Formats: sequence, structure tokens, C-alpha cells
Amino acid sequence: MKKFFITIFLLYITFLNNSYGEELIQNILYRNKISLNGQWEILVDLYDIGEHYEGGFYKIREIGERWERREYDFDKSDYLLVPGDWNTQREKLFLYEGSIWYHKDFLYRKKNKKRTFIYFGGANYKTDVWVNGEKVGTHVGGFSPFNFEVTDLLKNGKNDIVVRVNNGRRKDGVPALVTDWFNYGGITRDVYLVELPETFIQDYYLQLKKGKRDVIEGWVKLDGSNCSNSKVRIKIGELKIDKSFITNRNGFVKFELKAKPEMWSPQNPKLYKVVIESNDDRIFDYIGFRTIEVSGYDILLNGKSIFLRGICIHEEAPYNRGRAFSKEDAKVLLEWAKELNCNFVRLAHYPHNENMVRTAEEMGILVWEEIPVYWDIDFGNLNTLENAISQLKEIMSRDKNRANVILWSVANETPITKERMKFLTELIKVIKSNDDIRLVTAALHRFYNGNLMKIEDPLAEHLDVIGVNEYLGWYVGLPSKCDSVMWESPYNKPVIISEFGAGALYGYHGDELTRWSEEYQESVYKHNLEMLSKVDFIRGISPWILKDFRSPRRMLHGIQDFYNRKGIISENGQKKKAFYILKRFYDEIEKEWTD
Ligand code: GCB
Repeated sequence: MKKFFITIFLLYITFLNNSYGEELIQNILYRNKISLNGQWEILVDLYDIGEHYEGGFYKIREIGERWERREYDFDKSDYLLVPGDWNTQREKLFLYEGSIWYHKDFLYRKKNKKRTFIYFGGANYKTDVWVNGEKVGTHVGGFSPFNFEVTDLLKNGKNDIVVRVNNGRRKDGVPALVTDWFNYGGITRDVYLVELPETFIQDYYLQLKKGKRDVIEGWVKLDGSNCSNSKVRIKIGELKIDKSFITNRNGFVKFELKAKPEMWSPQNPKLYKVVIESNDDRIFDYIGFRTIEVSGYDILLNGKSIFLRGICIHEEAPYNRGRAFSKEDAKVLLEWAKELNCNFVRLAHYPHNENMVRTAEEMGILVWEEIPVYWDIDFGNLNTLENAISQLKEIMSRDKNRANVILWSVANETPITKERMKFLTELIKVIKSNDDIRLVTAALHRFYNGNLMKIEDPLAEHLDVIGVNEYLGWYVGLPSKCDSVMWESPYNKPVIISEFGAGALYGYHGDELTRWSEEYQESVYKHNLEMLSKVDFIRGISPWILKDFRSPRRMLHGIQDFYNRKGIISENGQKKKAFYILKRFYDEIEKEWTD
């Protein structure tokens, strides 16, 4: 009976998805758009009164008579840069959690037969948008993109947009109240006005058909009044593909293309230019083709067993600059991963910006993507489930054409309860019904019993690849503990050690038993890697973590100072000793396993 209600509820939210944006416009990077990045005026609204105060902060009024009483004025206020978190832009906002109102004027010229959308790459956590005083929509979730149509709200000449972003933590949120990362607030990713023809290519998908190397499966979805029975043309010049199809009455067409593409791989991150044309629209993208499967303990990339030489990464800019968002940030972080000889990164613990995923794809780096279902969220709450599903769908929609994305992770270190099982298996259903060419995983808690690490979690039955966060030598025993631990897995599935690590302050030295020293961290890496290299079901490792990152939970004065110190690189880009241990290990692994 309960199952029935959950199904009805999920159907209901599919049709009435009003807090989570409209259908996503695919491939924003290559669209015709106007950037709204730059300076935005702000009001810091600690008590969150602005929606109803003096008629609403979203109604921008010119100053009238000099005796008029007005208790707020964007024109006289401070500003923030977008994209960017507010915490690192103003000292007084460093620990601010609550609402900030953003305002920007822009000039616009309305165009005939064009539709205009406002697109946000991401804003943390709840976002309300008004254009010229009219409410456009609300979005919940801090790390995924959303867009709203604003065609009818825009006028010729000056327009204004007001956005309220609230980063208050919530018990029923995703994530919930406590995380081990910093709750950066604000419009943290790009904002664009996207101009599209009346009937445009709203979404598309092109990847190899499951189990095939010579069939590209795809679909295109048009949006607009002329979307039905309309021609859609697909061109992939390098593969000599030039085919046309006709959409159905909903503007949708599914197709298969015979082709023998070169496989995308870390060694050969080959991307093909794909052009999609409809009667009124044209878009291109760079798409790679590969297969990913599991067989017993193996992860097979293009049919060959692969070992994932990975590292975890938070979306924090290198050199201590707050949230990362740009291509330049992505390049620095991923170059460090390359220097380690990684072929894989775990983008923890929420969807990272699109630049990160695309840059990794260009550089030949495989990716684990994750939603912020983290620790103990409100698993029994259907609204929380709705929220998690929406965040999952948004990121799957954005990245479904990326060849390097091989793993969707539904959770990190969640408690083994009935509610959690129901919640996570619903998420897995969403993945399985939308994507049959990627693998499902989750980072499970450590399973430590005396000298035995036995993987035991009912969720493992539902995963293609099991992620395990172990912390031998840090939360469990001293580094040498690893030498006597045995591993056991009752599942005939590949395992990735999704986390292990140790805190160390760059430049702080001691012997290998001195906590927080680089030597202790180095020792944790040495003992763990030695242990893990002997476990036959392990097919990948992503230690915690590439770079020290801000976390309010980490208060040890003089050492942590609100940084989680498990980075093998400091927040200022200095490499710790463990960096070289991991690099040496990956160099050895690469000799045994080719990509
Ligand atoms: C974990 C969490 C990660 C933390 C890390 C730590 O298991 O998944 O978010 O930051 O441990 O440093 O304790």
C-alpha cells in the first residue's frame, strides 16, 4: 500500500514539478546567450522579510518625491560578483546563512520570433526569481542548473531582475543540517539570458546503444508551436553521418545511427563534433562514445578491465578562493589530478559545475558524479525524496551526453535503516529508468570488526559498483593497523575505495606517529595502499582528498582553523608528502593496467 502511495506521489511530482525549474535547456555553453554575470546589487535580509516588506523587494521603483519614505534601496547598496559565493567576497558575510536579495538592470531588445529564457548554472540553496516585478519561479537545490522562460515578461529597453537566494540549512533539505563542507551561499555559477527560436532544440541525447560499439542511439526533443512532424537532421562529419528524422506530435524523435566511432578513453579522449538542426534551430556539441560495464569484480571500459586511479575533489577553487566555477579553476584542479597520474575523479559530494565535467572529459578523466544525499538526511520524508529526485534528474539531464561520466552515486555514508533503503532504491530506479549506459554506486560506511573489513550493507545488492569509505589509520587505529586487516566482500561486484585519508597541516613535520604531521599522513597512505593493493575485488581508489577545504566542523586551532586538512595539497596549492606516495602508487598501477 505504502509503495502505491510513493508511486502516485512520484508521478504527481513528475507532472507538477513547480519548485524545480522548467525542463532544462541542453548544452547551454554553445547556445546564443547574453551573460548576466558581473556586479549585482544586494540586500542582506537576515530576517527574510523582503518578500512582503514595502510591497516586496522585487518591485523596483524609481525614487519619487523627496518626502517618500523608503527603507531599502538597491541603488545605494553594496554589490557582489556573480558567479561567486558571498562568503568569500565580504568579510562580514563569511559565516552568513540566510537570504540575500540580488538585483541587476539590463538593456534588452525584444526580437521577433524569439523566445528568451533565464538560466542559472547553480545557486545555493533556494532561489526565487522575479523579472520586472513578476515572479518567474523557485528552485530548490544548491548544485544543479535550472531555467525559466521569460519571453513575455521582457520589454524593450531597461529590464530588471531580482533574485533571492537563501542558504539556510534545513532538517528536511538535501543535504540536511550538518555536512563536512562549507555552506557557501549565493549565485555560485553563471547566469545567462538564452535566446532561442520559437521552436527550438530543447534537449537531445547521443551515446552508444547499450552493449553495442557500432550503433549510436539518440533522441531529440523540440519545444515550441511547430515541434510536431518537424524535420531534425543529425550530422557527424567525421563519421560520415548525415541523417534526417521526423518528430512525433510531441516534438520528440528517437533514432539509431550505424557508425564505428573511435572509442573515448583516458588514453584517447576523442570527441566528435555533432551538429543537430531543426527547421529553425541549429546546435553543435562535442560528444565521445564509449562503453562501460561490470563483470564480476571487473569494471570494463570499452570491453577492457580498468583500474580507476582516482582522487576525491570538492568544488572549491584552488588557492583559497571559495567556490570553484570557472574553466580555469577546473583546469588547475584537474591538472593536479593528472600530475598524480589519475584517470578518474570522484566529484564529491554534490554535482559540480559543468566546466569541471567537460574539462575532465577533454582531458581524458573519468568521473563519478554524486548528489548531496549525505549522512543522516530525513529519509522518511517524501518532500526530501522529491527534492533528491529533482537534483538527480537535473544533473543527469545536464550530463547525459558526457562520455567520461561513468558512475552516478546516490549517497554518501548513510545509516542502514529501512527508510534509507526505500529512499535510495527510489533514486536508483530513477537512474535505471533514465540511463542504461552508466553504473550506479554509493559510498558506503566503513565496516570494521576487529581485524576484518567485511562489506555488509543491503544497499550493495542494488549497486553496480560498491563504494567504501574506510579510514584505517585515521578514525580506526594507527596506520600500521592496515597491515593486519583482512577484507571480505560477499558481493560478486567491483569495489572502489571511495575514501581513505588523514589530516595533515602542510609544513608541519614530526615522525610518522605525530598526528597532523605530513609524515603521519604519508604513513597512512603507505600502509593503506599496501593493504589495498592485495584485495582482489578492488577496482579503484579515490582517497580523500585532493585539496584542503573549508569546513565549519573542523575547529582545531592552529591546525585546522575551519579547514578539513585531509588534502594532499594545501588550500594554497602546496603539495604534501602523501601526494608523492599516491603518485608513485598510481605510476606502478598504470604499468599493470592499461586504460
Ligand atoms: C567522510 C565523509 C567526508 C568527510 C571525511 C572526513 O567519510 O564522506 O565528507 O569530509 O569523511 O574528513 O572525515
